[in-house]
Amino acid sequence: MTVSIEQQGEIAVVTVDNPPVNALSQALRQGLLDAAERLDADPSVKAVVLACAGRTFIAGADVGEFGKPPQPPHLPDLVARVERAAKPWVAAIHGSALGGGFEVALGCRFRVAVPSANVGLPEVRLGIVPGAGGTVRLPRLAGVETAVDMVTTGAPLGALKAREAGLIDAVIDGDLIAGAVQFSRKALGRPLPDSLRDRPVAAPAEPFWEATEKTVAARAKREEAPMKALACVRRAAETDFETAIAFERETFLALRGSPQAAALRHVFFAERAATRPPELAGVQPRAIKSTAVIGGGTMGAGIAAALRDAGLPVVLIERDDAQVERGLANLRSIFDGAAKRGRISAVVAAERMAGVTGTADYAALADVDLVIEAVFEDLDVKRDVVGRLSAVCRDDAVLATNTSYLDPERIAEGIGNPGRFLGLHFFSPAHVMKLLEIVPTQATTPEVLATGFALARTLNKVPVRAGISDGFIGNRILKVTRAQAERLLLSGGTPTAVDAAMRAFGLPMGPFEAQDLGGLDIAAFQRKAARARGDTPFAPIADRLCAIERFGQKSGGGWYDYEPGERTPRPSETVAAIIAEEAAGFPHRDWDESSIAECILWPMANEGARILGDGTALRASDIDLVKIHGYGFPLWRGGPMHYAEASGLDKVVDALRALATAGLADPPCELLLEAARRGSFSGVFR
Ligand code: 3H9
Repeated sequence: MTVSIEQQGEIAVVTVDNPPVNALSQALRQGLLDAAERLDADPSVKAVVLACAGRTFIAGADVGEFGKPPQPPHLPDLVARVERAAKPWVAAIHGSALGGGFEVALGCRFRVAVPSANVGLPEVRLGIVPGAGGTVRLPRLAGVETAVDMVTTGAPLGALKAREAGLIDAVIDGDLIAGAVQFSRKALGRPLPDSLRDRPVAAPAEPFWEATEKTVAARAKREEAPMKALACVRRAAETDFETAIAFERETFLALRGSPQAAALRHVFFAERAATRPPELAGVQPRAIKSTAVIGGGTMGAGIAAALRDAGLPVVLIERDDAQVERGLANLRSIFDGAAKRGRISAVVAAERMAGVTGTADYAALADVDLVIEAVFEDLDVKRDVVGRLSAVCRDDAVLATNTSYLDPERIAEGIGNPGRFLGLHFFSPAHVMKLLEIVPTQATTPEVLATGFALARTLNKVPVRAGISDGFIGNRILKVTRAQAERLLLSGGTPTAVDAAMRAFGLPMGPFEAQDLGGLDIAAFQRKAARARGDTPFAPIADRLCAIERFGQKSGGGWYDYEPGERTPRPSETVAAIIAEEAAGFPHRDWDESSIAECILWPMANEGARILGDGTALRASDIDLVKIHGYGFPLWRGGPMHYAEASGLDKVVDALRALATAGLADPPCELLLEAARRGSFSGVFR
């Protein structure tokens, strides 16, 4: 049953039970509406407690219903019905009261919560605004500033802060329902406060709106919803209740069908699906209470910082005392930097450092639960380290490699108990980037794979299962992106135009700027290794730049020139001359921003389809997560696979065929053709 009612004297307790998160499905909306009618008609009931079964209060509208036509009863009507109930309703909140769930709570006359609860209006994260009065009632409860902050960022507030801000009336320690019933009884003995619709709201003057609009626009960048949410709060402050409600609803309905909302919803479900590879159903992970990182360079220090941020103790191993000191210094500078930017206090920074033991002695690893090696990207070096780990670590310790391109099977060859080994591919800076590619070998046991996923959750990272192939998922697509960027140069594009087009698309940086920042040498090293294996990576211009040691910003020039000490890219005559030489004989065309973007994006989707085809990724949505959380693909575009699908796979296929005919891309692969026939990637894999 979705809604049940139990009476405790004159107080009715309405319990919602709609697992997993009590989302406001049509059935639940109807159930609550019926309950409101019934309780109003029951003279024995004087007040109503609204509570939820399971792990949380109502977590919001049912996001799964957003792609379909809205079904009555509509949420705004339910909230209004609760608000004008003849008896006061008290929302009893545990877990999260989010979105529509918090809007229902705002329709209640009172809100009480356990200390661990949180409340918020996260709709902007789904590309929409609250659609059931949140932007209109919240400023009446907590003032315009708090409302603006909450609806434009989507960030929830914990119960104690919410109490301070006036969002909830009492924090209940101990049994929530008993506390809420007691609160209701007391409330009945006092004059009732006005419902929120009848409360005034103080409208700030013009300068507040001007300043706030600037701040929100700067933070939102290209996302539409935050500015629209701000407009809703402004309307709530400056017009009457009903006008503001109508404006909010209209804004909500318009955004609900927008491409950005569809993309953000896709990401929402993708992130949840990615955490559960089908083969791990019911598999319990091993407990990880202690960790070690081998290598204290940029990557190793970043991984160690991520582990410390999650409260795990870390042993940091380097090859000698001097390197140990260097590794610890790298780590210290991460925490000091976080303290300087105000993200953590100096005390916390010191605590994070205190949980790190630096040593060159592998004997310190005898009892750790998890070791991640992040040493130089060379097969022999990594094999040597992993061999040593397998000799000193406990038999049940999980051993992981953070390789980007090497084959984890080969790294693990010959180690004892290979079932405990897997790839955990972090992205730099590892304490910041949300992506973790999890790469099992043939031997990795389900329990160890599950431990990788559990670790991702502990580290607040987005895990994606990746199969073994050159560059796994992310770097394999990156190679295609870079090759396409060079093809554009050979056919009349310039680094400046290509970078500008990709920034206009929404990437934080274009492919050439990004290479200059990260350095061209690492990719050159990979290409060399690939050629040694008999592959033929395509990078004619990058190869020439590396041959004259133009490795990017660090060498004073790469795809661009840089003034000493500056990071502003300036077009380079040297590079232009090399491009002209390499491009001789290639037909030139006129590129604009949209054709440049398509020349890069459609081959990414094509490679994504191949990645699905050979089983390197489980789902198209996993590929989207990799590009979003590891490579800065704009969240609101939903990732390359979603973007291709939303643009029409037929159109993508036609464009790829045309590019292929001109020698500018590979033709569409079989899986892409199959997806185009179905109109979707879902269900299309090997
Ligand atoms: C809204 O309310 C609009 C209104 O203003 C206006 C309407 C008119 N719908 O995250 P988890 C599923 S917009 C449907 O792993 P946790 C989720 O897919 C909404 N399904 O759990 C997963 O399913 P599965 C505003 C939902 O404990 C399962 O629940 N609300 C919804 O780590 C478990 O999810 C939000 O944006 C939903 N709303 O975290 C809140 N929410 O097992 C979104 C979850 O099949 N939700 N599912 O994969 C959350 O932030 C987290 O789920 C929550 C629990 C913190 C509640």
